[in-house]
Amino acid sequence: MKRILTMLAAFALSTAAAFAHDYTAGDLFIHHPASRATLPGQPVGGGFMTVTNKGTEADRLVSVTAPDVSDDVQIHEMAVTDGVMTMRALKDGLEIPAGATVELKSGGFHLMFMAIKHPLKEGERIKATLNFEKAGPVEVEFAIGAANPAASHGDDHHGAHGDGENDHGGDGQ
Ligand SMILES: [Cu+2]
Repeated sequence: MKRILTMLAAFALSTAAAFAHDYTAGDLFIHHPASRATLPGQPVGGGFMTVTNKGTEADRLVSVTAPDVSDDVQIHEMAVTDGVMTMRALKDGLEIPAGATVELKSGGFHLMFMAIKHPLKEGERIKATLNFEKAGPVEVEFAIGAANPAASHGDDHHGAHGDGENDHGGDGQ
């Protein structure tokens, strides 16, 4: 009986780990880092999550590393300007104001795993480190969900990435 209970407990824990996908670091609460499976030939992957700052001081996501999949993870902002979807890399990172929740999602702020080393497969996870100015490095995993059908049309911003590459070139200080 005891053994069965132990097994049940282990199962419950593993189930919880699969679904409860949140991280806490200091005053920051990071909810559900997620990505999407890539389509054949798709060179980049997106990263999405929400970050809540429960503290009284602003923090800032300054960089992200995920060496298993990309040597260049960028923090992007996407916006519609004159009816055209544009995007840019946020060189100074993304501010998480005190008391605020910042959502990284398709069509807004997001992470971009550039020049991915292998396709992103649904059900797998991407190990990554989020580097915050105050909260410091936070190890997380991005859960890879189903592919985004829209990404197959070339009409989203991913096709324009070649032009924006100079954004993060020569400004190394
Ligand atoms: Cu992007």
